[in-house]
Amino acid sequence: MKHPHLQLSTEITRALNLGAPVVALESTVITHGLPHPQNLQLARDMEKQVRDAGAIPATVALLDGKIRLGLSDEELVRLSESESTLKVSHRDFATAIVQKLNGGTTVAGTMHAANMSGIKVFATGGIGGVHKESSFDISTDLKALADTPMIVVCAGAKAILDLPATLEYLETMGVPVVGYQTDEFPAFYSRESGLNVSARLDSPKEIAEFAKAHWSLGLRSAVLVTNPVPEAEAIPQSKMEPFIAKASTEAIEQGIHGQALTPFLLGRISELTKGKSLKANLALLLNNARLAAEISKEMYTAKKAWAI
Ligand code: PSU
Ligand code: MN
Repeated sequence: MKHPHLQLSTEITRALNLGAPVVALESTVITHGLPHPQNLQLARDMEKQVRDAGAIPATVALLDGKIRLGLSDEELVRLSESESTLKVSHRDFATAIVQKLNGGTTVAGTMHAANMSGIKVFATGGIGGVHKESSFDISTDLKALADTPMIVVCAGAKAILDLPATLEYLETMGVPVVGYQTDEFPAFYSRESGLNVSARLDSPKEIAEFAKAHWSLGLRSAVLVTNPVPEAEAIPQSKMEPFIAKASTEAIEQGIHGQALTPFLLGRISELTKGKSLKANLALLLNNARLAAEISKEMYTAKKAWAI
């Protein structure tokens, strides 16, 4: 069925019709999360990771007020270079549509568009959550995770957040937090946080089976898969803490809040760590794209077997 505001590329329409593995990718990381030109390189590399692992990437973004799934390379370039893009979460879709704007979709925004299109697996860097600077600043990502049935692969919640509060919220909302080959909730730049996941699973196949069991019970929440940043690029939590604290204090002093807070903190931390956190961010994004592709292939295989 066609939706007037949603536009899928031919490749993705065909893949979804065939039940082939498709992985949704977000675009706030391109428009607001990373500096140029690393953002463009990352967007291309994420798509390549998904393809190399045997699935089809569906980068989600708004272009000229249309919700698009699957962008051409020229469109990725346009998105990565554009300076006046909107950060699109649930409440911003209609703004972008009526004003015909370009925008990067957040985790919440991407989940919504992917779910409308029938995509079941999505890869991102780190989800949003409860901010330290204000306990009222709770990312729409958490609400989307509470009510969108989708496997979301991330490297934990961003370390700039109040992680215990974020995990409590997910528990309240009934969102399983799966550790991929780990018992510990990863903290984005770091592999450790001292906090537990609700289940540990060690293979893409187990994750696919887990999600099916969860949804078979009529539960509608996401399955959040947390995949620790690769060891080579990981930064120990104890090293990150002072940088995060400094960036957070600066945000409060400068009165930065709302949608601008996350991009400010990520940018400042990258400066304070002399680019080390940026390297970790890029590595974990690619790592998540690969795992999401592997999971989506298991979903595909299982679906085919079931159809026979
Ligand atoms: N992960 C990254 N970089 C990012 C984000 C996540 O590595 O830029 C984005 C995601 O799109 C996420 C958003 O949904 O930050 C959260 O923003 P907020 O805290 O304002 O909800
Ligand atoms: Mn927020």
